[in-house]
Amino acid sequence: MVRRNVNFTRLHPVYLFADIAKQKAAFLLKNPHAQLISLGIGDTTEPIVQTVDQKLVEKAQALGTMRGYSGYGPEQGDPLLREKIALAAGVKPEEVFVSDGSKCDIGRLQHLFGTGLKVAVQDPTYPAYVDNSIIGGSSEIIYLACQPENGFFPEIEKAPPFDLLYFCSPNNPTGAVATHAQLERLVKEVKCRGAILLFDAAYSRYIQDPTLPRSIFEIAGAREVAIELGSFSKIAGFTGVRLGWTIVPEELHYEEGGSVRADWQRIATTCFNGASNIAQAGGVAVLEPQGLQEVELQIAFYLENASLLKDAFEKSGFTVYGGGNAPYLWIHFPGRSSWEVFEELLEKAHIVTTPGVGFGPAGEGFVRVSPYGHRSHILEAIQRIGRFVNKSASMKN
Ligand code: PGU
Repeated sequence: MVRRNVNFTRLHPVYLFADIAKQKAAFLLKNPHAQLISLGIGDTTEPIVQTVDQKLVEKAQALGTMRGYSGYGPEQGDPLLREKIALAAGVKPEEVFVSDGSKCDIGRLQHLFGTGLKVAVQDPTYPAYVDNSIIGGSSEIIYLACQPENGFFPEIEKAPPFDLLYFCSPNNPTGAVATHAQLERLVKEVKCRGAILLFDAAYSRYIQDPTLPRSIFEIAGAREVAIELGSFSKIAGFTGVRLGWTIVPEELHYEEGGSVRADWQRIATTCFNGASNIAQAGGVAVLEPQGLQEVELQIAFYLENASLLKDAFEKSGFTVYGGGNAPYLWIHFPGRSSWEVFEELLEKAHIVTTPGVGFGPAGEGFVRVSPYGHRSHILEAIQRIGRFVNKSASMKN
Protein backbone atom coordinates (compact mmCIF):
# COMPACT_ATOMS: atom_id res chain seq x y z
CA MET A 1 0.00 0.00 0.00
CA VAL A 2 1.08 3.56 -0.62
CA ARG A 3 1.75 5.71 2.43
CA ARG A 4 -0.26 8.88 2.94
CA ASN A 5 1.58 12.22 2.77
CA VAL A 6 2.15 12.57 6.52
CA ASN A 7 1.57 16.33 6.31
CA PHE A 8 -2.16 15.68 6.02
CA THR A 9 -2.12 14.50 9.63
CA ARG A 10 -1.10 18.05 10.64
CA LEU A 11 -4.08 19.63 8.87
CA HIS A 12 -7.56 20.36 10.16
CA PRO A 13 -9.58 17.64 8.42
CA VAL A 14 -11.82 20.10 6.54
CA TYR A 15 -10.95 23.40 4.82
CA LEU A 16 -12.68 26.33 6.57
CA PHE A 17 -15.06 27.28 3.75
CA ALA A 18 -15.90 23.65 2.99
CA ASP A 19 -16.78 23.35 6.67
CA ILE A 20 -19.08 26.39 6.47
CA ALA A 21 -20.75 24.95 3.34
CA LYS A 22 -21.31 21.68 5.26
CA GLN A 23 -22.89 23.50 8.21
CA LYS A 24 -25.10 25.47 5.84
CA ALA A 25 -26.25 22.29 4.04
CA ALA A 26 -26.94 20.52 7.36
CA PHE A 27 -29.01 23.49 8.56
CA LEU A 28 -31.04 23.51 5.34
CA LEU A 29 -31.69 19.79 5.65
CA LYS A 30 -33.21 20.40 9.09
CA ASN A 31 -34.95 23.64 8.03
CA PRO A 32 -35.82 23.19 4.35
CA HIS A 33 -37.96 26.36 4.20
CA ALA A 34 -35.41 28.70 5.77
CA GLN A 35 -34.42 31.64 3.53
CA LEU A 36 -30.74 31.70 4.35
CA ILE A 37 -28.72 34.80 3.55
CA SER A 38 -25.10 33.98 2.86
CA LEU A 39 -22.59 36.50 4.19
CA GLY A 40 -20.08 33.71 4.70
CA ILE A 41 -17.73 32.85 1.85
CA GLY A 42 -16.54 35.87 -0.12
CA ASP A 43 -18.21 34.90 -3.37
CA THR A 44 -19.34 37.59 -5.79
CA THR A 45 -23.03 37.78 -6.67
CA GLU A 46 -23.54 40.55 -9.26
CA PRO A 47 -23.52 39.72 -12.99
CA ILE A 48 -20.29 40.24 -14.91
CA VAL A 49 -20.28 43.77 -16.32
CA GLN A 50 -21.55 44.17 -19.90
CA THR A 51 -18.34 45.02 -21.76
CA VAL A 52 -16.48 42.13 -20.18
CA ASP A 53 -19.29 39.65 -20.64
CA GLN A 54 -19.48 40.60 -24.30
CA LYS A 55 -15.78 39.78 -24.75
CA LEU A 56 -16.23 36.40 -23.03
CA VAL A 57 -19.08 35.58 -25.42
CA GLU A 58 -17.14 36.79 -28.48
CA LYS A 59 -14.15 34.66 -27.55
CA ALA A 60 -16.28 31.58 -26.90
CA GLN A 61 -18.01 32.06 -30.26
CA ALA A 62 -14.73 32.59 -32.08
CA LEU A 63 -13.52 29.24 -30.76
CA GLY A 64 -16.27 27.63 -32.84
CA THR A 65 -14.85 29.04 -36.08
CA MET A 66 -11.89 28.01 -38.21
CA ARG A 67 -10.26 31.44 -37.97
CA GLY A 68 -10.95 32.08 -34.31
CA TYR A 69 -10.01 28.71 -32.85
CA SER A 70 -6.94 28.46 -30.66
CA GLY A 71 -5.59 25.63 -28.49
CA TYR A 72 -2.89 25.71 -25.85
CA GLY A 73 -1.64 29.23 -25.27
CA PRO A 74 1.62 30.36 -23.73
CA GLU A 75 1.73 28.87 -20.19
CA GLN A 76 2.66 32.26 -18.73
CA GLY A 77 -0.42 33.85 -20.26
CA ASP A 78 -1.63 35.88 -23.23
CA PRO A 79 1.07 38.51 -23.98
CA LEU A 80 -1.53 41.29 -24.26
CA LEU A 81 -2.99 40.44 -20.85
CA ARG A 82 0.48 40.22 -19.29
CA GLU A 83 1.27 43.62 -20.75
CA LYS A 84 -1.88 45.18 -19.32
CA ILE A 85 -1.35 43.67 -15.85
CA ALA A 86 2.29 44.78 -15.94
CA LEU A 87 1.34 48.31 -16.91
CA ALA A 88 -1.20 48.56 -14.07
CA ALA A 89 1.29 47.16 -11.54
CA GLY A 90 4.34 49.10 -12.78
CA VAL A 91 6.37 45.95 -13.50
CA LYS A 92 7.73 44.26 -16.65
CA PRO A 93 5.45 41.93 -18.66
CA GLU A 94 8.04 39.11 -18.31
CA GLU A 95 7.51 39.28 -14.54
CA VAL A 96 3.75 38.63 -14.82
CA PHE A 97 2.42 35.06 -14.85
CA VAL A 98 -1.28 34.64 -15.57
CA SER A 99 -3.05 31.86 -13.69
CA ASP A 100 -6.41 30.22 -13.11
CA GLY A 101 -6.86 32.15 -9.86
CA SER A 102 -4.68 33.14 -6.96
CA LYS A 103 -5.65 30.26 -4.67
CA CYS A 104 -4.20 27.91 -7.30
CA ASP A 105 -0.97 29.93 -7.31
CA ILE A 106 -0.88 29.91 -3.49
CA GLY A 107 -0.83 26.10 -3.78
CA ARG A 108 1.75 26.00 -6.59
CA LEU A 109 4.07 28.43 -4.75
CA GLN A 110 4.88 25.56 -2.41
CA HIS A 111 6.88 23.92 -5.21
CA LEU A 112 9.35 26.82 -5.17
CA PHE A 113 10.65 26.45 -1.68
CA GLY A 114 10.73 22.79 -0.72
CA THR A 115 10.12 21.43 2.74
CA GLY A 116 11.18 22.39 6.26
CA LEU A 117 10.50 26.12 6.00
CA LYS A 118 9.27 28.36 8.76
CA VAL A 119 6.24 30.25 7.51
CA ALA A 120 4.91 33.38 9.20
CA VAL A 121 1.32 34.54 8.72
CA GLN A 122 -0.86 37.31 10.05
CA ASP A 123 -3.20 36.00 12.73
CA PRO A 124 -6.05 35.95 11.70
CA THR A 125 -5.22 34.99 8.11
CA TYR A 126 -6.69 33.55 4.92
CA PRO A 127 -6.49 29.82 5.69
CA ALA A 128 -5.19 28.76 2.24
CA TYR A 129 -1.70 30.09 3.18
CA VAL A 130 -1.50 27.90 6.26
CA ASP A 131 -3.09 24.78 4.81
CA ASN A 132 -1.00 24.83 1.61
CA SER A 133 2.18 25.44 3.60
CA ILE A 134 1.40 22.44 5.79
CA ILE A 135 0.61 20.20 2.81
CA GLY A 136 3.87 21.40 1.21
CA GLY A 137 5.89 20.32 4.26
CA SER A 138 6.65 23.56 6.08
CA SER A 139 8.11 22.77 9.48
CA GLU A 140 6.45 25.53 11.43
CA ILE A 141 3.65 28.08 11.13
CA ILE A 142 4.33 31.27 13.05
CA TYR A 143 1.20 33.26 13.89
CA LEU A 144 1.75 37.02 14.16
CA ALA A 145 -1.11 38.47 16.16
CA CYS A 146 -3.01 41.25 14.36
CA GLN A 147 -5.59 42.68 16.71
CA PRO A 148 -7.31 45.99 17.37
CA GLU A 149 -4.63 46.72 20.02
CA ASN A 150 -1.85 46.78 17.39
CA GLY A 151 -3.95 48.29 14.62
CA PHE A 152 -4.01 44.82 12.98
CA PHE A 153 -0.32 45.17 12.11
CA PRO A 154 2.14 42.71 13.70
CA GLU A 155 5.24 43.61 15.66
CA ILE A 156 7.28 42.29 12.78
CA GLU A 157 10.67 43.22 14.24
CA LYS A 158 9.98 40.97 17.26
CA ALA A 159 8.76 37.99 15.23
CA PRO A 160 10.60 34.69 15.67
CA PRO A 161 12.79 33.57 12.72
CA PHE A 162 10.86 32.85 9.50
CA ASP A 163 11.70 32.04 5.87
CA LEU A 164 8.44 33.08 4.24
CA LEU A 165 5.93 35.70 5.26
CA TYR A 166 2.41 35.77 3.84
CA PHE A 167 0.84 39.21 4.09
CA CYS A 168 -2.56 40.23 2.78
CA SER A 169 -3.65 43.87 2.34
CA PRO A 170 -6.50 44.80 2.19
CA ASN A 171 -6.74 42.03 4.66
CA ASN A 172 -8.91 38.97 4.62
CA PRO A 173 -10.51 38.69 7.16
CA THR A 174 -9.98 41.88 9.20
CA GLY A 175 -10.35 44.45 6.41
CA ALA A 176 -7.23 46.26 7.64
CA VAL A 177 -5.14 48.02 4.99
CA ALA A 178 -1.43 48.52 5.62
CA THR A 179 0.06 52.00 5.12
CA HIS A 180 3.23 52.84 3.18
CA ALA A 181 5.14 53.16 6.45
CA GLN A 182 3.95 49.75 7.64
CA LEU A 183 4.86 48.04 4.37
CA GLU A 184 8.27 49.73 4.48
CA ARG A 185 8.83 48.12 7.90
CA LEU A 186 7.77 44.77 6.47
CA VAL A 187 10.08 44.96 3.45
CA LYS A 188 13.00 46.09 5.62
CA GLU A 189 12.51 43.25 8.09
CA VAL A 190 12.05 40.57 5.43
CA LYS A 191 15.23 41.80 3.70
CA CYS A 192 17.19 41.79 7.00
CA ARG A 193 16.20 38.18 7.59
CA GLY A 194 16.91 36.99 4.03
CA ALA A 195 13.28 35.84 3.83
CA ILE A 196 10.67 36.16 1.06
CA LEU A 197 7.42 38.13 1.32
CA LEU A 198 4.35 36.66 -0.38
CA PHE A 199 2.06 39.65 -0.73
CA ASP A 200 -1.59 38.95 -1.53
CA ALA A 201 -3.22 41.93 -3.24
CA ALA A 202 -6.46 40.13 -4.23
CA TYR A 203 -8.54 43.06 -2.90
CA SER A 204 -6.25 45.94 -3.93
CA ARG A 205 -8.85 47.61 -6.16
CA TYR A 206 -11.11 48.02 -3.13
CA ILE A 207 -8.69 50.66 -1.82
CA GLN A 208 -10.37 54.04 -2.29
CA ASP A 209 -7.96 56.16 -0.25
CA PRO A 210 -5.25 57.29 -2.69
CA THR A 211 -2.66 57.57 0.08
CA LEU A 212 -2.77 53.80 0.75
CA PRO A 213 -0.52 51.47 -1.27
CA ARG A 214 -2.22 49.06 -3.69
CA SER A 215 0.87 47.05 -4.48
CA ILE A 216 3.92 45.96 -2.54
CA PHE A 217 6.01 47.18 -5.48
CA GLU A 218 5.18 50.77 -4.49
CA ILE A 219 7.64 50.20 -1.65
CA ALA A 220 11.35 50.79 -2.25
CA GLY A 221 13.35 47.56 -2.09
CA ALA A 222 10.31 45.29 -2.49
CA ARG A 223 11.47 43.98 -5.85
CA GLU A 224 14.35 42.17 -4.11
CA VAL A 225 12.16 40.42 -1.53
CA ALA A 226 8.54 40.09 -2.66
CA ILE A 227 6.19 38.11 -4.86
CA GLU A 228 2.71 39.59 -5.40
CA LEU A 229 -0.51 37.69 -6.04
CA GLY A 230 -3.47 39.23 -7.86
CA SER A 231 -6.93 38.02 -8.82
CA PHE A 232 -9.81 38.96 -11.10
CA SER A 233 -12.22 37.14 -8.75
CA LYS A 234 -13.31 40.00 -6.53
CA ILE A 235 -12.67 42.84 -8.95
CA ALA A 236 -14.64 41.50 -11.89
CA GLY A 237 -16.83 38.71 -10.51
CA PHE A 238 -14.50 36.04 -11.93
CA THR A 239 -14.83 33.65 -8.96
CA GLY A 240 -16.34 31.10 -11.34
CA VAL A 241 -14.60 32.22 -14.55
CA ARG A 242 -11.18 31.77 -12.81
CA LEU A 243 -8.34 34.18 -13.59
CA GLY A 244 -5.48 35.57 -11.53
CA TRP A 245 -1.79 36.40 -11.77
CA THR A 246 1.48 36.32 -9.89
CA ILE A 247 4.29 38.85 -10.21
CA VAL A 248 7.83 37.59 -9.62
CA PRO A 249 10.38 40.39 -10.07
CA GLU A 250 13.70 39.76 -11.82
CA GLU A 251 15.61 41.02 -8.76
CA LEU A 252 14.26 38.25 -6.48
CA HIS A 253 16.95 35.65 -5.82
CA TYR A 254 17.50 32.64 -3.59
CA GLU A 255 20.23 32.46 -0.99
CA GLU A 256 22.39 30.61 -3.56
CA GLY A 257 21.86 33.40 -6.08
CA GLY A 258 19.48 31.62 -8.50
CA SER A 259 16.51 33.46 -10.01
CA VAL A 260 13.13 32.81 -8.37
CA ARG A 261 11.43 34.12 -11.52
CA ALA A 262 13.18 31.46 -13.65
CA ASP A 263 11.93 28.69 -11.34
CA TRP A 264 8.40 30.10 -11.33
CA GLN A 265 8.55 30.04 -15.12
CA ARG A 266 9.63 26.37 -14.87
CA ILE A 267 6.62 25.67 -12.62
CA ALA A 268 4.26 27.53 -14.96
CA THR A 269 5.44 25.43 -17.91
CA THR A 270 5.57 22.17 -15.96
CA CYS A 271 2.61 22.11 -13.56
CA PHE A 272 0.23 24.28 -15.52
CA ASN A 273 -0.98 24.72 -19.08
CA GLY A 274 -2.19 28.30 -18.90
CA ALA A 275 -5.49 29.89 -17.91
CA SER A 276 -8.56 29.44 -20.12
CA ASN A 277 -8.31 31.53 -23.29
CA ILE A 278 -11.92 32.68 -22.78
CA ALA A 279 -11.14 33.91 -19.26
CA GLN A 280 -8.05 35.73 -20.51
CA ALA A 281 -10.03 37.53 -23.21
CA GLY A 282 -12.33 38.68 -20.40
CA GLY A 283 -9.32 39.77 -18.33
CA VAL A 284 -8.07 41.98 -21.17
CA ALA A 285 -11.52 43.61 -21.35
CA VAL A 286 -11.48 44.26 -17.58
CA LEU A 287 -8.25 46.20 -17.92
CA GLU A 288 -9.41 48.36 -20.83
CA PRO A 289 -10.75 51.83 -19.91
CA GLN A 290 -14.45 50.97 -20.39
CA GLY A 291 -14.16 47.66 -18.53
CA LEU A 292 -12.27 49.29 -15.66
CA GLN A 293 -14.92 51.97 -15.33
CA GLU A 294 -17.67 49.32 -15.13
CA VAL A 295 -15.89 47.06 -12.63
CA GLU A 296 -15.05 50.02 -10.42
CA LEU A 297 -18.76 50.77 -10.16
CA GLN A 298 -19.36 47.18 -9.12
CA ILE A 299 -16.64 47.40 -6.47
CA ALA A 300 -18.30 50.60 -5.21
CA PHE A 301 -21.59 48.67 -4.98
CA TYR A 302 -20.03 45.96 -2.78
CA LEU A 303 -18.33 48.63 -0.64
CA GLU A 304 -21.73 50.25 -0.16
CA ASN A 305 -23.11 46.86 0.96
CA ALA A 306 -20.26 46.70 3.47
CA SER A 307 -21.03 50.21 4.70
CA LEU A 308 -24.76 49.43 5.15
CA LEU A 309 -23.96 46.27 7.11
CA LYS A 310 -21.34 48.08 9.17
CA ASP A 311 -23.87 50.77 10.17
CA ALA A 312 -26.40 48.10 11.13
CA PHE A 313 -24.01 46.26 13.44
CA GLU A 314 -22.71 49.51 14.92
CA LYS A 315 -26.26 50.72 15.60
CA SER A 316 -26.79 47.46 17.46
CA GLY A 317 -23.84 48.32 19.69
CA PHE A 318 -21.03 46.26 18.18
CA THR A 319 -17.50 47.30 17.33
CA VAL A 320 -16.91 46.72 13.64
CA TYR A 321 -13.58 46.82 11.80
CA GLY A 322 -12.95 46.74 8.06
CA GLY A 323 -15.03 48.01 5.16
CA GLY A 324 -14.14 51.40 3.65
CA ASN A 325 -11.09 50.27 1.66
CA ALA A 326 -11.79 46.56 1.99
CA PRO A 327 -14.78 44.29 1.42
CA TYR A 328 -14.88 42.35 4.70
CA LEU A 329 -16.28 43.38 8.08
CA TRP A 330 -14.68 42.01 11.22
CA ILE A 331 -17.14 42.17 14.08
CA HIS A 332 -16.20 41.86 17.70
CA PHE A 333 -18.27 39.80 20.12
CA PRO A 334 -16.19 40.23 23.28
CA GLY A 335 -16.13 37.22 25.55
CA ARG A 336 -18.03 35.02 23.09
CA SER A 337 -16.77 32.05 21.10
CA SER A 338 -16.92 32.79 17.39
CA TRP A 339 -18.45 29.40 16.56
CA GLU A 340 -21.15 30.06 19.13
CA VAL A 341 -21.97 33.44 17.53
CA PHE A 342 -21.85 31.82 14.07
CA GLU A 343 -24.39 29.20 15.22
CA GLU A 344 -26.62 31.77 16.89
CA LEU A 345 -26.74 33.96 13.77
CA LEU A 346 -27.47 30.89 11.64
CA GLU A 347 -30.13 29.41 13.92
CA LYS A 348 -31.93 32.59 14.91
CA ALA A 349 -31.38 35.07 12.05
CA HIS A 350 -30.77 32.59 9.23
CA ILE A 351 -27.61 34.46 8.30
CA VAL A 352 -24.42 32.62 7.38
CA THR A 353 -21.16 34.28 8.49
CA THR A 354 -17.64 32.94 9.03
CA PRO A 355 -16.37 32.32 12.57
CA GLY A 356 -13.24 34.38 13.21
CA VAL A 357 -11.33 31.61 14.93
CA GLY A 358 -11.36 29.70 11.63
CA PHE A 359 -8.80 32.27 10.42
CA GLY A 360 -6.45 31.72 13.37
CA PRO A 361 -6.37 31.83 17.17
CA ALA A 362 -6.49 35.65 17.32
CA GLY A 363 -9.82 35.51 15.47
CA GLU A 364 -11.59 34.09 18.53
CA GLY A 365 -14.43 36.37 19.61
CA PHE A 366 -14.86 37.76 16.07
CA VAL A 367 -17.09 36.93 13.14
CA ARG A 368 -16.33 37.84 9.50
CA VAL A 369 -19.21 39.26 7.48
CA SER A 370 -18.92 39.32 3.70
CA PRO A 371 -20.56 42.15 1.70
CA TYR A 372 -21.18 40.02 -1.37
CA GLY A 373 -24.90 39.76 -1.98
CA HIS A 374 -27.75 41.33 -3.92
CA ARG A 375 -28.87 44.62 -2.35
CA SER A 376 -32.27 43.15 -1.42
CA HIS A 377 -30.54 40.38 0.56
CA ILE A 378 -28.25 42.84 2.32
CA LEU A 379 -31.24 45.01 3.32
CA GLU A 380 -33.10 41.93 4.54
CA ALA A 381 -30.02 40.85 6.53
CA ILE A 382 -29.93 44.30 8.14
CA GLN A 383 -33.58 43.97 9.22
CA ARG A 384 -32.89 40.53 10.65
CA ILE A 385 -29.78 41.73 12.52
CA GLY A 386 -31.81 44.52 14.16
CA ARG A 387 -34.68 42.19 15.18
CA PHE A 388 -32.33 39.49 16.31
CA VAL A 389 -30.08 41.68 18.45
CA ASN A 390 -33.09 43.24 20.17
CA LYS A 391 -34.39 39.81 21.10
CA SER A 392 -31.09 38.15 21.91
CA ALA A 393 -29.61 39.54 25.10
CA SER A 394 -26.74 37.06 24.89
CA MET A 395 -25.35 38.64 21.69
CA LYS A 396 -24.02 41.62 23.57
CA ASN A 397 -22.57 39.77 26.53
N1 PGU B 1 -6.54 35.53 -1.75
C1 PGU B 1 -7.37 36.00 -0.81
C2 PGU B 1 -6.86 36.94 0.21
C3 PGU B 1 -8.72 35.59 -0.78
O1 PGU B 1 -9.52 36.05 0.15
C4 PGU B 1 -9.18 34.68 -1.75
C5 PGU B 1 -10.60 34.18 -1.77
C6 PGU B 1 -8.27 34.24 -2.72
C7 PGU B 1 -6.96 34.68 -2.68
C8 PGU B 1 -8.67 33.30 -3.80
O2 PGU B 1 -8.86 33.97 -4.99
P1 PGU B 1 -9.10 33.24 -6.37
O3 PGU B 1 -8.38 34.09 -7.38
O4 PGU B 1 -10.55 33.18 -6.61
O5 PGU B 1 -8.49 31.87 -6.30
N2 PGU B 1 -11.24 34.20 -0.54
C9 PGU B 1 -12.64 33.83 -0.38
C10 PGU B 1 -12.88 32.41 -0.87
C11 PGU B 1 -12.39 31.38 0.09
C12 PGU B 1 -11.87 30.11 -0.46
O6 PGU B 1 -10.71 29.83 -0.23
O7 PGU B 1 -12.61 29.36 -1.13
C13 PGU B 1 -13.02 34.03 1.08
O8 PGU B 1 -14.20 33.97 1.39
O9 PGU B 1 -12.13 34.27 1.92
